[in-house]
Amino acid sequence: MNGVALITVLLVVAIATILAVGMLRSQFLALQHAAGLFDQDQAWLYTQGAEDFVREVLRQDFDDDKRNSRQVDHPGETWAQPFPPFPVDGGVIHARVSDQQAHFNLNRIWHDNAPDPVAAAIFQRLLKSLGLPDTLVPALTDWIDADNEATGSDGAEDDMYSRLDTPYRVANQPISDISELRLIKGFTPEIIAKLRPYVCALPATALLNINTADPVTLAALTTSMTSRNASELSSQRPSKGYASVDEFLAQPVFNGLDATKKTEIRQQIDVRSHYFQLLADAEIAGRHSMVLAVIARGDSGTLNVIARDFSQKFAAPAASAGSNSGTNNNSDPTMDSAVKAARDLL
Ligand SMILES: [Ca+2]
Ligand SMILES: [Ca+2]
Repeated sequence: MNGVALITVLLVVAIATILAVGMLRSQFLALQHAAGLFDQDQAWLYTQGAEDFVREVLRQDFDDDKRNSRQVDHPGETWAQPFPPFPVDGGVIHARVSDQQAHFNLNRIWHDNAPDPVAAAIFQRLLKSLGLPDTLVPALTDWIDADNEATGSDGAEDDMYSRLDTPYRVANQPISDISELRLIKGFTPEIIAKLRPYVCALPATALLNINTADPVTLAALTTSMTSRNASELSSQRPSKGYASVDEFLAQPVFNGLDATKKTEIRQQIDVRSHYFQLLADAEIAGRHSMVLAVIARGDSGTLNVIARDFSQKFAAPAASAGSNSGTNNNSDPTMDSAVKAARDLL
């Protein structure tokens, strides 16, 4: 009998131990889950902190410009520099700001209830230089313009979109995000990917900032400008940017243009910016929280976040990125990789 009692006791002890281990394990998993959520929340709050920091940098820039009576935004200013990784409790924050108005604003092609043929011509030249079809111009125009009459055979309005397998209506208003292009006739994912680095979707009042624009976009400003002219214009840009649009148009490359042509270009360009993009990544305990925010700066210096996108996914930097960054002290391979991943996703 003693033997049976002993075995029974051993069985009870064994079962109790298994139960205890099971309880400990589930408690451990719950703790891990809570810690993960905590880290994620913390990372998210840090990205909000980065947003506040950048708003302050842009406000400071506005005050400096005002004090110097030189309302200009150019790549030499503080906001445009890659911010060094910022260590925080348990992790690190990376942030980068770029000028949205460094790109052609697609909403310029139809605004104030009328087509803008000069902007449409710039877009057409941009498409041509990228090897893309100019049939995209009427398709985009019809998507934005208020009427429902297709522009020629390349345009498209409700009549065409309503016949699709999954029918939808034309927007007949400015596009609010580059991703909206996916809905428009002819804009394939490949075309959008090619176009994305050179265009933006901002309110039509946002003009191209010639102090931040890249040579490809600058070359589209006029038929008389070659890509070589545009590269020279870009590389010979004053270190503090052009102080005015007239100073820019006084460059030799525009000498052949008559007053009318110069006026047309003048209406499309600016030397300052009102819309900036922030990409912030907060890494806490190996977890990343990313935000892509558009910050609008008004004429009086007011700063508002007008768009936030939390769908960005962090991509680890390539192993060779660090070794290639030796020539640039400001280079941040982690952020370079994050920016690329964000661009690929948008
Ligand atoms: Ca400025
Ligand atoms: Ca329309």
